[in-house]
Amino acid sequence: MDREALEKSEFILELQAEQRDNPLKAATSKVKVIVDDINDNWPMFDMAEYNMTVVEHVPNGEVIMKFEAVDKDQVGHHFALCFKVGYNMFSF
Ligand SMILES: [Ca+2]
Ligand SMILES: [Ca+2]
Repeated sequence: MDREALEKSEFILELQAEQRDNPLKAATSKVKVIVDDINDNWPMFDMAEYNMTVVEHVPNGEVIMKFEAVDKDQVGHHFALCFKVGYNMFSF
């Protein structure tokens, strides 16, 4: 089961046990199944690459670009994102 592909994470299954020689002698029970989320998805940016131009002397705190990334996992720390900026990753 893929938790992210399911509409809900809880299911009720009904079990039935029958006596082989007499199916009329039967019992039922219910099982509640919870599909727990695991951290199986990577964060993804909305674009594979961004290009930007910044004019010099931009004031500190000025917003120069916005990025968006998502993670399909469902539970708190599985989709919590932290953004970091690498410097000098490419030569100019
Ligand atoms: Ca994740
Ligand atoms: Ca998941």
